[in-house]
Amino acid sequence: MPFRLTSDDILKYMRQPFPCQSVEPDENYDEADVIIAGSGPVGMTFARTILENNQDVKVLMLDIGSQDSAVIGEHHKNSIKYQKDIDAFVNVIKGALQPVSVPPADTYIPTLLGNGWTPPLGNNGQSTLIFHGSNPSQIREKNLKASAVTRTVGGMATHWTCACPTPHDEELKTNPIPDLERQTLYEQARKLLNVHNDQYDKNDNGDDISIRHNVVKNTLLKELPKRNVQSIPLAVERRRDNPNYVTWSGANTVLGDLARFKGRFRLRDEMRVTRLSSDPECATEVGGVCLRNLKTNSDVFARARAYVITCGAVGTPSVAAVRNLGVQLPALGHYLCEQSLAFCQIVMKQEMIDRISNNDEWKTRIEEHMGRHPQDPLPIPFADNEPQVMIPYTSDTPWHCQIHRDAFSYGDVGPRADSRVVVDLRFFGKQEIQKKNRVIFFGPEKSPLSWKAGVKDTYGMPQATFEVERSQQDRINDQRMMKDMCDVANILGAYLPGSYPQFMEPGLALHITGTTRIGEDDQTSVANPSSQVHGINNLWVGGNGCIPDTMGSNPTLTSVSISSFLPACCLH
Ligand code: KBG
Repeated sequence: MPFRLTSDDILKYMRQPFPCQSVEPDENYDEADVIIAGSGPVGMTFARTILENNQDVKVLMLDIGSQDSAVIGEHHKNSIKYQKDIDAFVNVIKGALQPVSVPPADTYIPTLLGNGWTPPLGNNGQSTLIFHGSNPSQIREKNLKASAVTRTVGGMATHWTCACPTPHDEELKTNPIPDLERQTLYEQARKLLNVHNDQYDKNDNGDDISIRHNVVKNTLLKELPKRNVQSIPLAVERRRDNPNYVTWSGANTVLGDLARFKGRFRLRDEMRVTRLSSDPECATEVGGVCLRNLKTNSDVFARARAYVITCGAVGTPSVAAVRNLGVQLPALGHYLCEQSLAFCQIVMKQEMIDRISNNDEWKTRIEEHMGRHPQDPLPIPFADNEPQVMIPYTSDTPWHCQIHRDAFSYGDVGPRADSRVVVDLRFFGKQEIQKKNRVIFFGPEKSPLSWKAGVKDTYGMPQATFEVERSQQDRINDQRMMKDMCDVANILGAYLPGSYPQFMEPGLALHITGTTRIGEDDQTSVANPSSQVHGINNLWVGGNGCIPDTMGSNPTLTSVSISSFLPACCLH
């Protein structure tokens, strides 16, 4: 039953002063049964599950970002340009990521003499300018400075690394979904994301695909026989029309063929979900959402029967914080965990290059390459794919290790070395679960400010402020993890100058969990095991924030599995 709203209806829903310029009914928004905010893989999991299980239902998906590819939410690395030159993709990611919380910088310039304007002396002699988008409430030491969001249709899945390891049992201790069910959900999530763990190993004829991948993997298998060295399970599939290239999974992969929904799925981009409003007849139901069309800067009010917020581990609690509903959510934004990230790059040892030269299986390919490029000093064809190897989390080594080549927002090799001999090591450490680690949205601590008074982010949503600290136990684990990374690095080669072992800035793993965690208890979790927000009958949340555990492994597979635990029909 589609809803049609009159202006009077809308006023009824607006119980409190509302920061909308005008709230008009708009027929583009009032015919959906389910409104989903966020178009990443988790939003798409909800969309697909709902559409496949409810034949007459219509879904309206909204994203704050623009649709930047012809195919909804496609991975940008599928362009041949980046398959030929992975380093160039660094710039795409840099351009996509927008930092979450940036403390104001000290802008006093001691050498600015003459008559230029200078900031007035502030408290304690501190002079800072509040730039648009900076956060005066952010305490530097508690920040996740590198934490960032990607505002585009498809979200971070437009540039993610696609790593989908299955977490160790220790990484699932708090997950409330029963064991057996969980295994089925993981299986389903692997299908939705099109996960494979053999796309860099052997082709259908049994021949090695990537020389570099195989030499790195075999070296580690030999040197670390007890570490269960293996290929990273990746959301990727090798292209049949050109096996030099692959297709990385994006949000489109999860949604699948759009045509089969026959117009029941619609997407509107550059739409901000500003606020959830309660149903005037029932304070524990969302009665509608206020949206801002960012293109026209106008506000519309939209209603549906069910609402799903999948705007990332910071965006989802931010939307859920701006609500006029009759429930408290004491766990919202709390129990935040982010991974530590140790990183280095090495140049492969001479003996590994010799092993490549002397390998019988690769001989023909190498000879062909040398025939075409006699001056190339390396026996590695230019089209040879990067290594994609991992060492999984164990109780003794509670971290996740990726030994691969992955230009992210950092880690491009540039002219420093031949990219073919460089291998990246990224080790991800978990963080002790503590309630006090949190992201908050309204102004300075003690008195959460109202929507009007609070600082806003550049998109006009409440500014996120992090209060996150690593415990002593975290530090001890991080130290052990760093040593382990250096040991593994030393098996493979020499450090690439400029990429010596280092911890990356907090937040750079982009794997925040816990902020909308699922669980049975409404005091320590935000949503029930089916991701339905406690106390609100028609609101669901999704994304890494729903993960109640601390993990070293990449979280996307787990988030997708959790969001598929939606009851077949969430609309009754
Ligand atoms: O290597 C990737 C990793 O797989 C991931 O999931 C994270 O978000 O980013 C890393 C690069 O910094």
